Amino acid sequence: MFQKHSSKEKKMRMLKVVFVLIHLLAAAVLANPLSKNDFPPHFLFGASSSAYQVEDAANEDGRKPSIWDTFVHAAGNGAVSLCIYNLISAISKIHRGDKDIGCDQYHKYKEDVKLMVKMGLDAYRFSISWSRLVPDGKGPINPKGLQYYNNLINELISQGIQPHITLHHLDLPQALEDEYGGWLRRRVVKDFTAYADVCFREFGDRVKYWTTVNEGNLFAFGGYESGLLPPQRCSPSSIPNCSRGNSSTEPYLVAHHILLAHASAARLYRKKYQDKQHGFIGLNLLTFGFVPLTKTSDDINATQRAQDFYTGWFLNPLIFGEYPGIMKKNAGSRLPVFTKRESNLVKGSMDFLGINFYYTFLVKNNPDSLRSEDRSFTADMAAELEYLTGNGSSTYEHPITPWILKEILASLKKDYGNFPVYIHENGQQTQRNSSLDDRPRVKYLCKYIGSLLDILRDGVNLRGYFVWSFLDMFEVLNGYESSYGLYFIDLKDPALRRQSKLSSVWYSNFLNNGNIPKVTIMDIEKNASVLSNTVTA
Ligand code: IFM
Repeated sequence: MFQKHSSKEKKMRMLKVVFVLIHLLAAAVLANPLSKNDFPPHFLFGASSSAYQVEDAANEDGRKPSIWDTFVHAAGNGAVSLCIYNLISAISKIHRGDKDIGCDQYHKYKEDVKLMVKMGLDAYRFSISWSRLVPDGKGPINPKGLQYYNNLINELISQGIQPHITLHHLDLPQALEDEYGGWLRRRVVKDFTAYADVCFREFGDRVKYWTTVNEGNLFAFGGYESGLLPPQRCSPSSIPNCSRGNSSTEPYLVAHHILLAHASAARLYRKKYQDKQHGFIGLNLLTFGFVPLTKTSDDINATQRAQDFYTGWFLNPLIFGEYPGIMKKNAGSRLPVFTKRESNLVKGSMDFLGINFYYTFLVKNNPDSLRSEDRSFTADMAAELEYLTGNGSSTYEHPITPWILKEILASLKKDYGNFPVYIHENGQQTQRNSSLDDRPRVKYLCKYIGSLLDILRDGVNLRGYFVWSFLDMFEVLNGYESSYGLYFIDLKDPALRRQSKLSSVWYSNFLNNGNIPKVTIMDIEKNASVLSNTVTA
């Protein structure tokens, strides 16, 4: 009896040891201890927003509408359209509210800067609303708009947070759209440069990082080929929700004007301000993971074409002074041509590149599209894109593919040289609701931020990372249905209080590594309740 009991005990002890060993192993494999201390001291961590999405006060203190206001209001309250015919529709269900509310940063900027300080952000990326600062797009400056941005910048600087400013984030003043068709006309280059001049002159003594245009490539595509972004233009013949536009020519024309406007503003900055202000000027692009659907050379070539069409479209001119050969061949005379002078102006006009990364697509060769009449930008690309969905619990969640981000940065370095890059946007989308337990976002951030160390080890000239987004805000593709925020805002709460989500606690722990123990995915999964206790409403 005694003997039997003892061998049972031994067995149990053995089992316990194995159990503990397996858990230790799992912890070693899964644990991703991460803190800001692991990064070079000058590497910046921040969070992002954009004017229309975060400011509110759309009709206050002299601000006039932008094309984004018009776009949102035209959709009607809660309009929903399911679109199936292009890149954006492949990834999104469009839901646009028509309320200009969300965060009210216009009035709450001090409160927000306090939160940024508490969180430990090095930098805050936001955009200036052109039509708040210069309501008609050109001409007189709005003193109240000027005051607001001065206040915000001063508040950030006084708290040790670097302002990183974008000049155009989908929001051309409606006045310029009405007067001459906005980005479709070359006149926009002059007006954009004059607006940039105001910003450099008024804020440049304190602002060191200027991005001319956010997601220039997506704006040209989404606003003028698919019509799913402001100013909602596309060929009525091919796309049902468009009453005006031309998807064959307009995306190319708009991209051309964006490049010229960027280059003209950069030239002005370099000539007139850079020596005194010691800042930097760059452009931002939405980057995509493109993966061939099969290993056939057809799909592999189509993948390269997709890269040339979406990224090379801007980077080739910026680095080499001309559009990619395949774009010239497939778009022919619909692709504008740079004069020698323009080519020299655009080439080398970027001190840094800002990239945003969320989406990966499987790419399939589609040569038939080249035979279609009335060829659009997508038809010229001759490739079909299938969105790689996430396997998270909500349909909104993006797949977590940090190795794709690593590949994108490696190929930018290989194809265009090792210029400074900032990741201006990256973050996880979830359904917008009151749950503060956003573990999918924590996991996403932990994985992507962890992968940055690898990217830096590869010698990529990466200078910083900004989470999209600081607050839950009005989302361009899904309105109030989904969000990316580190803080939840209940739209029914008249005070629009910022409520810490788990992700804000995680990011804050990561950033304040000196004071708070390192946090791992394991910790998050095991101790969500512990972290939740620190979440304050
Ligand atoms: O909300 C947008 C932002 O305005 C531009 N980049 C993508 C974000 C998420 O969709």
